[in-house]
Amino acid sequence: MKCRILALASAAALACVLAAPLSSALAQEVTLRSADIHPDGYPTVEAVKFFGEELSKATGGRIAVQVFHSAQLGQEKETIEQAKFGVIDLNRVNMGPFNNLVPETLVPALPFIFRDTAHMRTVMDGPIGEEILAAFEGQGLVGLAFYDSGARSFYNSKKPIKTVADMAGLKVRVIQSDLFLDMVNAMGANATPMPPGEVYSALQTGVVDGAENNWPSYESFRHFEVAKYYSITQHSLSPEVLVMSKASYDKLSPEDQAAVKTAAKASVAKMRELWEARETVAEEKVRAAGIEVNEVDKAPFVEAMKPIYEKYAGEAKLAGMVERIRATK
Ligand code: BDP
Repeated sequence: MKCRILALASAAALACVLAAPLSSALAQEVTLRSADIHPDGYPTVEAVKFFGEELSKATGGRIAVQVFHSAQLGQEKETIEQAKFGVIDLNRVNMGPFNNLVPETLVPALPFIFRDTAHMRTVMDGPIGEEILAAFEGQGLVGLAFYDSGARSFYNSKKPIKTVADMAGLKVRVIQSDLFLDMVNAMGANATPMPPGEVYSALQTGVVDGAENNWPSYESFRHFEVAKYYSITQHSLSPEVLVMSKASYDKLSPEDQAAVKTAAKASVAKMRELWEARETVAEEKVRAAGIEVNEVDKAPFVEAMKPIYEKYAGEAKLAGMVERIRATK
């Protein structure tokens, strides 16, 4: 609508004055909805908020992000589906729940694949990380960034796990991923896949004896209250990923798509800062609450994972990625 004839006090001109600022504002402003199972204040939630602020700055306030934390939009399997079909725009999830959907996500979730956090970051920041991000496209998603998730270790309500033999007969909750299921079974335990939201009561009622996670999740899910033996196996450094629905991404202009990618990369550094601070605080908090922590000789656990590598990284493409990761300094 052209608004040049305002002097004519016609109804059309008045409508023009009233409607123009409103309609242009509505046409341009987009709020992207993002899902996370973690509570407000958790590093992943705060990193995605930071991503939203950066994106908003870059687009002059035209694009904002709203984070629905605490599983308000459902557990991870459900929100992944919602993102695939454009019901929600963004989702922050661990590699684990993507393992059965996107084969490339198996690689960074493999047990003992990374030597340490620095190695994981170098790999995920480099060409292998880019290949994994690109692989989400086949599932109607755009991979935007990887976030730290520390090291996952086992904890349970029965006893310290010091050797692989101590795993025998333990009922252990795992992420809904065949890789995690087979990994825990190969260690001699009985794995039970379950969404994270059900784990506290499963531990409390003895449906499972234990689970595995990093310090911040062990603390914020309050699993330390019902499973006090935390054994530092550090068997997985499986990172988090931020994905966008391809349906939502395709609605943006190329400039806005670039702004999304840049803001996502910027949030990685923020996440690392938040993560390191939170890891320390969470560990101190659970130790002060009286949990029992023990170190573990990892070599026999690494050895027990050979069949897992054969099964999940035997195929040429993934085997090649594993080799390149090992060769990364
Ligand atoms: C947490 C991850 C979350 C996973 C959860 C789990 O941040 O995405 O779903 O572990 O164990 O560390 O299910």
